[in-house]
Amino acid sequence: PRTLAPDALRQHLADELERVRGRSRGLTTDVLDEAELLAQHSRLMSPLVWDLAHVGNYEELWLLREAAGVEAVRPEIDDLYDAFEHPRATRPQLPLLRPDEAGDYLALVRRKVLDALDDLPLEAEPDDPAVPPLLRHGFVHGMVLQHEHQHDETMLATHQLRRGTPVLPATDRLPAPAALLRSAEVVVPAGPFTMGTSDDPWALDNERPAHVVELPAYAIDTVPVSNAAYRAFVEAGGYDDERLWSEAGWRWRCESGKRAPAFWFREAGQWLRRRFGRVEELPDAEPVQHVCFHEAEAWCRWAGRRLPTEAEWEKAASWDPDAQAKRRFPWGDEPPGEEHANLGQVRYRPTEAGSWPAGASAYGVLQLLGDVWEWTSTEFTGYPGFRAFPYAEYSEVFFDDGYRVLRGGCWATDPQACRTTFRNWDHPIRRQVFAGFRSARDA
Ligand code: AVJ
Ligand code: FE
Repeated sequence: PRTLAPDALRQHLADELERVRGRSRGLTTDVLDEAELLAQHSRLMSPLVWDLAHVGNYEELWLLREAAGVEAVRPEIDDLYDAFEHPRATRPQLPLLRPDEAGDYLALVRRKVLDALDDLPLEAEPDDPAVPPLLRHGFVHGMVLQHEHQHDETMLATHQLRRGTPVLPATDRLPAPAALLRSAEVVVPAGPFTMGTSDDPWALDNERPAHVVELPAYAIDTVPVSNAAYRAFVEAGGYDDERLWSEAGWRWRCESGKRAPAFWFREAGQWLRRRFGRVEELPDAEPVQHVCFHEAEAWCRWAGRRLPTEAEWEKAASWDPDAQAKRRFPWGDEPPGEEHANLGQVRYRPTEAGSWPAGASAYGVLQLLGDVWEWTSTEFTGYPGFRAFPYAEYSEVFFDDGYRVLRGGCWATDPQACRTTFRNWDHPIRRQVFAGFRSARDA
C-alpha cells in the first residue's frame, strides 16, 4: 500500500474488502442454515452470526463513522456487538440480528463504505501531511480487513468444534512431499536484530515501534514439531509425569483430564483425528495442532528443550544477517506466493513439516509463516515506546494478563493478516486455535 497512487490504493482496498466478504459468507450464510448460524457450537465461541454482524459493525464504526465522518447506520446495535460488553458464552441469548438481517446490514454498510472511499484523502505523494494518521496508506481500511480475516479464522475454529454433517470442502491440495531436512535445528549466532516495525503501513499498534534487541546465541527447530513427535510424548506417558509440567500446566492437566491434543482419539490401537466433521488417520508428518501452551511447554521439557521466546522467533523469521536488515516475510519482502507457505485457507489443514523450501528464512528456518500458529514462551505485552492506536481495546487491555504470544499465522491465516512482525495471543489453556509450536535451546 505504501507505493500505490491514491486511485490504485482505492481499487486495492475495494478489491480486498470484496474478497474478505466472500470468505466470510463462505463460512456462514453460504453453508449453514439459520438455526446453525444462531446456535452456539461451543461455549468458547460465539454463534457464527454474531461474528458476521460484528465485522459489519466494526466496519461501520471505523470506516464510516471514524474515517469518513458518516452518520451512524445502526447505532442501537453497537452494544450487542461490543466484545467487551458480552462474553462469548452469553452471546446466544442476545437479541442478535437474524442471518438475513445481518446480510442486509453488512451490504448497506459496505455500499456506504465504497461510496465514501472515493472522497477520502489518501496520499498523492509519500507521507502527504494532508492525510490524517488513521487514513495514511489506507491504514484503517487495512485494520478493518485484517479484523474480518481474523474473525474468519475464529469462525473456522467454531466450525472445527461444531458437530454435524461436514460443510467445509474436503480439499487435499497438498504440496510436493517434504524434502529431507539437512538439519533438525538452526543455530542463530548472538547479536542484535531489529524487532517490530515503525514503517510497515498496515502493522497494528502492538507491532510498533521497531527496537533493537540483543540476543545470546540459540538454536531453533528447522520445522514445527510433528504429530509423530508429539505422539511419542503422549505414548511415553508425558501426560502423567508431573515433572514435565509447570505448576499452572499441571493444574490444567489435572482439572481438564486431557491426555492428548484436542480432536485426537484412539481406536483399535490407531490414532485418529476429527477435522471439520470428518475422521481420518493422524498424519505423522504434519505439524501438531490444537495443543495449548502448557502442552507445548511440557513436550519441550520432555525433549530436553524449551519454547523459543517471541524475540527468538522473530529474529529467526525476519533478520537477514548479511544485509543487516529486516524482512517482511521470511523469504524476503515479496508478498506470499504459491511457493512460499501454506496460508489463506487454500487447504483446510497444515502441510507436512519440511514443506515450502522456497519460504525459508535467511537463517534457513522453514514454515515460519503458515501451517500452524506457534506458541512462544513470552507473555503478551507492549514493546518499549508502545502507543495504543487507534484504540486501547485492540491490544493494550490484554497486556500483562497472562496471555502468551503466538507467531507466524496458520493455514487459515490470510496473507493480508500475516507478516514476520504480526503478533497473536491467547490464554495458555486454549486449544481451539490452529496452534502448534517449535522448540529451541540455548546454544
Ligand atoms: C488478535 C486474534 C487475539 O480474536 O481476540 C478480533 C483479534 N480483535 N476482534 C481476537 C480481534 C478484535 C484478536 N486476536
Ligand atoms: Fe472483533
